[in-house]
Amino acid sequence: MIERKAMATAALRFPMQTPVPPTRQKGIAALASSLFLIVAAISPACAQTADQAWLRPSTMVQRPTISLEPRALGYGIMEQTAVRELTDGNARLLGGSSDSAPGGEKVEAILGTVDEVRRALPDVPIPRDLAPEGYWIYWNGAEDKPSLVIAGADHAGLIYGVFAFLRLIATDHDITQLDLHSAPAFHIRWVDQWDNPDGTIERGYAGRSIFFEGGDVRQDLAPVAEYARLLASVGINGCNLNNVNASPDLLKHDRLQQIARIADAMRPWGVHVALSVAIDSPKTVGGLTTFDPKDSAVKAWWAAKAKDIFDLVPDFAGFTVKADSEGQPGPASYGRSPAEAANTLAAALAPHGLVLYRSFVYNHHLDWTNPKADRARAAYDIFHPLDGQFAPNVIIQTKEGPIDFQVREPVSPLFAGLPHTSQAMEVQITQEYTGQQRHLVYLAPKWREVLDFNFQLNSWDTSTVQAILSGEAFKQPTGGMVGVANVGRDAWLGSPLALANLYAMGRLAWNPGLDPEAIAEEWTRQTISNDDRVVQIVDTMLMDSWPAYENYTGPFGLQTLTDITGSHYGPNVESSERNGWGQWHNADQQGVGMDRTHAYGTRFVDQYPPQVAHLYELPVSTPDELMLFFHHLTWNHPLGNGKSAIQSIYDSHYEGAAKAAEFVQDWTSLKDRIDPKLYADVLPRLEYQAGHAIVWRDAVVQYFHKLSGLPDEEGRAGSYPGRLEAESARLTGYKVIDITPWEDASMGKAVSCGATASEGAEQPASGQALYQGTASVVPNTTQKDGGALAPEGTVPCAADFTFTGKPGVYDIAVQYFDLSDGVAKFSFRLNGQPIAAWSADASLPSHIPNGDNSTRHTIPNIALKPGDFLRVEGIPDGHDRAALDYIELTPNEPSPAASAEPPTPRDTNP
Ligand code: GCW
Repeated sequence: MIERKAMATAALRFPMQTPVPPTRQKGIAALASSLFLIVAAISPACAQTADQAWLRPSTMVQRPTISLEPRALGYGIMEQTAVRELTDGNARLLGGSSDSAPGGEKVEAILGTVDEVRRALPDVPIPRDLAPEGYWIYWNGAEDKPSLVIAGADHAGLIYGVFAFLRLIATDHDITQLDLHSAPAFHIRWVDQWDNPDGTIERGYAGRSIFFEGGDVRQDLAPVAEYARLLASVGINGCNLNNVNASPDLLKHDRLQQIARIADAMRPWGVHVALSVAIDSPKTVGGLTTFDPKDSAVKAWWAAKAKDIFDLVPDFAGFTVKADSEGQPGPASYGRSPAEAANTLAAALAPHGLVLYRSFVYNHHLDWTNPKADRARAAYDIFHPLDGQFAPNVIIQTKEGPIDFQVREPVSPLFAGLPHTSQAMEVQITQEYTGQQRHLVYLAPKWREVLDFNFQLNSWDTSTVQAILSGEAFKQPTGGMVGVANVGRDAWLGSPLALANLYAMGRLAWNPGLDPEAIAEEWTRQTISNDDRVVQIVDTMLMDSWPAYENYTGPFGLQTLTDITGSHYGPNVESSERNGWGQWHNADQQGVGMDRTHAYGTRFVDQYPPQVAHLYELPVSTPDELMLFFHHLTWNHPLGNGKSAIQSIYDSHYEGAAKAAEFVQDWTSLKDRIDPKLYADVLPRLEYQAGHAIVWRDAVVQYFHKLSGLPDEEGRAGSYPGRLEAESARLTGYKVIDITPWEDASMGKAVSCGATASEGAEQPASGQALYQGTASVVPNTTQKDGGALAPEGTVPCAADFTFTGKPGVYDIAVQYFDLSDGVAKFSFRLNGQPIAAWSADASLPSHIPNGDNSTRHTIPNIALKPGDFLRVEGIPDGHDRAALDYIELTPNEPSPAASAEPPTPRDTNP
């Protein structure tokens, strides 16, 4: 073990203590105020601002308005920020103006560090034990002349205190009785951005980078300052700016000068910047012949580079490192260990900078024929033996589970396997494997479960993941939580409800004991409405969303059954099998699941402390949600729920999809209670999700139904009442194609208008061509839902069906494949009359028709009688061949209005 002496604990507590020189402070203060002016001057309609998230005006606050007159006791940039945020927030939330104080009085708000407050107000009962970055909010309640005191343990704490106070107002709390103090549990509370210098973002689902474009830092950094405001408002203190698959270019001196502008823009809110670095930079940027971390020239290069950075960004937070992983360069090239690489960087950054070295290191060329090979083992196998060898300013950053941000995984055993190392947990705010922001999936309940996971070490109290990350469990100087955010220029996360995840990550990193439902409530009250009914419905949707997504994409520890070698979005059950990436579920005709037991399997369970290993060793003590992660079971083996494995899989997929459909009804019930723009923005997203959940449900169910050969006790698998398959229709112009993977289309087949080879083999239509007329020439008509029918003279492809069901009113769903390389057009005719038309203009992954882009258009309330002719017409465009899977007729029954009682208001969450 190396000697842990050089680094003072204080420096590690909050690594960025280097004072900014006064001359630079002035410039930065000027920049900060000009940023405020810029931000204020640009109207929200054309700018990306924090009020598109939760820092928005509240129209529903019940409390009487008061007028706060903020006064800072000190002069630092961050104290000025605190004053401005309080002034603006007061106006934003309370319409605060000089005449609106109760009794006509103005209330002074005194802001400062605890030392400043103690000196200025010796009589206030300031807490003695305020931890770094903590705050104290105190209503100094003399009736005749009340005042508000917000004190920070330091400048950052003051900002957090101001935002906490504003949160209390926005969530409708009484602020006139406050005596509240709070400090963060974790020192490291960072977001990572996977932005590339060219402006793209790896696994970003919200447009281009707010930081970079064309290889440079963008000129307009107003959105960056707004991002810093959002981050600080939930206590986040660091932002790693660039992709962990790091472009070496950002370490060049001229780019570092540009990075300094970003640091200047974020500094007023106490957000410190960090950079991802490629371990071969000494060679690629520095021109050395080696990047061996033990080489003295390499060490000197890193030291000089760190000095260059600190000269430009004195409060630089540090480096994030992905090495020897997924093709990234690493110390293995020289036979060196991750500890040797990390320590070289750590020495260069000491005493103020940190190295967040990722344990996401694994062999992606695993031998899938070897039943003992297991990717889940990799991080522990590589890093546990190195425990104690890392320099004090190295933090090992570990993904929450041993695989890769799947919808469900066990907690990474490595957290318990590094008792002599500071650690951070990496979670994903950007929804790579959880619906890519097109699906509502609120992840706080998942993160909280991980934070609460107890490794059952010597002391129960300090054996949780959160106790490890805070440093308490193993008496480590630092640690924390990092959220891969990947915000972009499209309203931060692209989808309004997805922002609850960014909010929640910050709140949990501050206080991992917070209840995810209470966080959801806080977020909803600030973002959508303080109306109790709205809060109750939105929170229920949020809380139900992760279990629903798990149910329709990867229940019982199967992990997301997605296209693992491609988009990471739609279903593709087999894509994870028989390749070196190692996310196998091992399904065959007999059963399903990875055997990771000691007795028969890969022995991954042995990486946990004995009590936990013992739990996972046997199916009987393994929780259902992880059953197939740890055990290979025959299809008829009962789970803890009493049902067989196969029946459990069928049921969970139907339950999940039904829940997704409920979200649409829930949201519809809010129509008259929330901002119409937000309502209209979110509704089609939820409708899309409900449709895509059916794609998922059907893909997974029909795949396992075929593989196992076992019936669904409920009779649903393989039977779709009301569904009319396109391949069985009377086709004009359309050709039958196989969809790959087969499970992504109903019964494996679809029809395509002029199929191309990449779409699959053309086949003769199986349906009898009863309707033999030549294709109709459609007039150029535009329907009320906006899509255009065929331009004059165009001959569309058509699929014709004859209705033979009961007369009644139906919703008609048309399931088709919407490829992004072209905008195909569809129309629907009933007995020759056009009743709907739409364009396939969504932006969905994949260039061939499959479960990534299978989507639906629903035509509600159509009266049908036997003998009616139904026709779908499709006009291809570019590579989008207007491919069609089926139509489905569902009797339209009015949905019961949601009727739950409003919730009881909750207590304050510091
Ligand atoms: O999940 C995988 C992602 C990669 C990512 C990698 C990582 C940045 O698909 O896009 O690369 O994880 O976390 O390093």
